[in-house]
Amino acid sequence: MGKMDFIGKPSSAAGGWGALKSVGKRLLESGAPLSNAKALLKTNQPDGFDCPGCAWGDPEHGSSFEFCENGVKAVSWEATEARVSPEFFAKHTISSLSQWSDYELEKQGRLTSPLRYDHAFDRYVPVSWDDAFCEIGTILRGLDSPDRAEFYTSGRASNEAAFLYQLMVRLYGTNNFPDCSNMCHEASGVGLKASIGVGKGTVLLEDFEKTDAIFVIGQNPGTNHPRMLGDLRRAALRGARIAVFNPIREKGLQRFSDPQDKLEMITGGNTKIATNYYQPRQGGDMAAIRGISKVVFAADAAARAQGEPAIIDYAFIADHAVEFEAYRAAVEATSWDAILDQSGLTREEIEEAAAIYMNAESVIATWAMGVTQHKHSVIIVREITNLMLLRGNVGRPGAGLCPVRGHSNVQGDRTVGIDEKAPAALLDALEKELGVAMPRNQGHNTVEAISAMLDGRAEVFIALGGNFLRATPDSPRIVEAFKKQKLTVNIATKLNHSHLVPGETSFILPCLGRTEIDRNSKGSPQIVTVEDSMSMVHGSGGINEPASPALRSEIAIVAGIAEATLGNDLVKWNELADDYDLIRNMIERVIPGFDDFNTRVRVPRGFQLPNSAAQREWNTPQHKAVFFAGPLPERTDHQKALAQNGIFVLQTLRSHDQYNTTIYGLDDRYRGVYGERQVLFMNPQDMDKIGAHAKQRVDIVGEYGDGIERIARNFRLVPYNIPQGSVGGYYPELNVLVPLHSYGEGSFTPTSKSVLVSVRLRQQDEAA
Ligand SMILES: Nc1nc2c(c(=O)[nH]1)N[C@H]1C(S)=C(S)[C@@H](COP(=O)(O)OP(=O)(O)OC[C@H]3O[C@@H](n4cnc5c(=O)[nH]c(N)nc54)[C@H](O)[C@@H]3O)O[C@H]1N2
Ligand SMILES: Nc1nc2c(c(=O)[nH]1)N[C@H]1C(S)=C(S)[C@@H](COP(=O)(O)OP(=O)(O)OC[C@H]3O[C@@H](n4cnc5c(=O)[nH]c(N)nc54)[C@H](O)[C@@H]3O)O[C@H]1N2
Ligand SMILES: [Mo]
Repeated sequence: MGKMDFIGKPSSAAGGWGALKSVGKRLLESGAPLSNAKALLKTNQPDGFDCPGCAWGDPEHGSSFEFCENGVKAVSWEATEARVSPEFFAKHTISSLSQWSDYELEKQGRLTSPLRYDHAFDRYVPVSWDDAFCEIGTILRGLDSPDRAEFYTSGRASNEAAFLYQLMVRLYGTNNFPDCSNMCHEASGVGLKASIGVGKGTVLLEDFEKTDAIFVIGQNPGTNHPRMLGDLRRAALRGARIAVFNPIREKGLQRFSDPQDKLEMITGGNTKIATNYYQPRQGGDMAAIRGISKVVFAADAAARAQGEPAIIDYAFIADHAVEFEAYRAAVEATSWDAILDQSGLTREEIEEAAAIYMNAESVIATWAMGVTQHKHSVIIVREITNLMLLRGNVGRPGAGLCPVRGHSNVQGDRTVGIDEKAPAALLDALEKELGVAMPRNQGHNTVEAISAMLDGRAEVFIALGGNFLRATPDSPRIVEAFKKQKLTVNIATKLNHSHLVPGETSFILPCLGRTEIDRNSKGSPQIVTVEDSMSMVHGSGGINEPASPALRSEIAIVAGIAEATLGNDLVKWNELADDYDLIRNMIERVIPGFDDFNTRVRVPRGFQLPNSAAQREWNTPQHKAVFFAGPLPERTDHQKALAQNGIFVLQTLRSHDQYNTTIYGLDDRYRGVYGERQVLFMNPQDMDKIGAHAKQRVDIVGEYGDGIERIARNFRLVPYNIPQGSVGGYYPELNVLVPLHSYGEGSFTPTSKSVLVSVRLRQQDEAA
């Protein structure tokens, strides 16, 4: 997160913003207002805004702005002076705009007024807020079941907006809450809940100052959580070991420059980040971790046989865990052959990693999408937890589990009720608060929402932010799903492809961004709140003037739709939208952990939500932490690929110049790619094998044999340090290759890091 509050910290802040000048010429081209950004510095506001860049935590003392190149990009992209006005839409039909790239669309700037799609002219035309709300309400009320509407949330929505949204949706009568988290850290939530009784991480930022070893698994913080590198660097300087597991050698994890050299945080730096870098096969992390456990069990037995102290923390396990003996048996039953083949690591590497684990008094494990976007991701998360439990590395200082979240408030949105699985405690509390029954049946996640939209069970799609069409798998099928809708509504800051496939009736409702001042009817600025990866909740208040006077806050827009759909009898929507303190009071009454919400959120660092596992209270049926004692997956997709000639396992990842489907520019400088995104990283030996030369252009073809043709055309091969049998390229361009039916067991997360493909060489003169 990184709250940007510049008051009283001119020097550190000035360093950061001074460096903004050089952040990149493409940002300048795109109309990011440097004058505006600098004005942020001078603005004397009591509250700063929370960086929309990522969900990493804030430093302990105050909330100074830690320089982060990609945070600056996120802020500038939102604070651009470019505008997409009604005149823009008068000039361009939707059919022509749909040919534009993601980059070109967002680059046009901020949306300025509510719009309604006009079929006769194939254009969006201005509409009044009241007319939009009224028509949306009429269509929603006219559906024969509330379960025929899907309500998507992207993780930038504040706690207040998300809480009000779920309140509206549940009072309307459904739990259909597909959300970005379903495509992201769902496996972390599901796995951790089963193992330790809470679906969130257990560490605080302070723990990084105390830990002896950090295992960074399936994550590229140099690009996606740059402020985490600061914490890793400080730990490395203290002598903590940092063991990285990543099939690709990511530059940002290898070295980190002195923060005085703020512009080039990474290249040319002199602090080594990873003390040990392991390159497992795609999806091979569970095998790698099980191998480490196998070494730990053996070392523990050997030590005890010699009368030395045990290596496993038996006291912790006796007090706090169940299924330990079953886990020991499962580890014994897993052969070294299976471990080495699936992980792709050598026995020596695994023994070395195990030594790091055993020699460390306290260990933190962090992870992101390299762990969560496979078929067996839930059990990878559980295996990481198993290893940490072996030496009591959960719930004490300097130790713990740390899924590093994506969107800046994706964790908070779930906390305040964006959850298709509708926990009974939440529904009970809502019923008590409002005195009416809540829908009890489970709603749709992202994958289920898409099926429902495709087969006609869902007729309305409403999105609180995000870019559903581009973020989801099988992009062409999503286009069909959108076209079938009676109504689509996109609450958004910028134009994207999800807006350009209208249904029968479609609206774009433009909202304020985080950076902008949100005034109520009396003209007083209001703050919202967000929760970071460390479960810290803090306030966020914008400091820029709104991009257009017609913009409304997400909260006001939700309130408008709610009032038009449900009326004001039960909830006074507009009163809540006019005073967010009232929404926070309701959150305090309904959701545990928010006591004195309005007071505590106004102290500098906010407050931490209680985390039972961090206190060693286990909210599982057995009231203990639960070892997972199942076997490794029989075969990972990478193993399948290696067994078949010409088949590769593809991972789709992020470049340094993008924020999910938002493309800031065409470079990926840590990976040495400039001016293009249609690239495919491949091991040079694999290139030889398929007879490809450097700069070879290829088509990438989906290999699922399900009768659906999936092709990504005209990509350039880039020889890369990546395991054989594995290839990598950028999301969202490659989403055409991710099949809707390939998702994680128990998580329903599309397998964006394991996609089976083949590569077809193109002739030099073949047209694009
Ligand atoms: N600037 C910027 N910041 C962002 C985002 C952004 O797009 N841009 N997105 C935000 C969001 S929503 C999220 S979820 C996070 C994403 O943050 P990350 O998870 O870091 O994002 P990805 O680019 O998907 O990178 C996945 C990493 O996992 C590795 N990997 C892939 N498969 C495997 C595997 O099987 N095993 C292991 N061990 N590693 C593997 C890849 O090589 C890559 O380094 O970042 C957030 N922050
Ligand atoms: N193949 C593949 N697919 C993936 C992934 C992958 O690694 N590979 N990653 C997955 C992950 S981790 C995630 S989180 C999803 C992301 O999926 P989403 O969250 O749906 O996508 P974003 O690209 O973050 O959404 C960008 C849009 O959000 C809108 N927006 C920006 N700021 C605001 C705001 O403050 N309020 C509102 N209302 N709207 C705003 C803008 O209109 C912008 O165009 O994608 C998933 N899809
Ligand atoms: Mo994400």
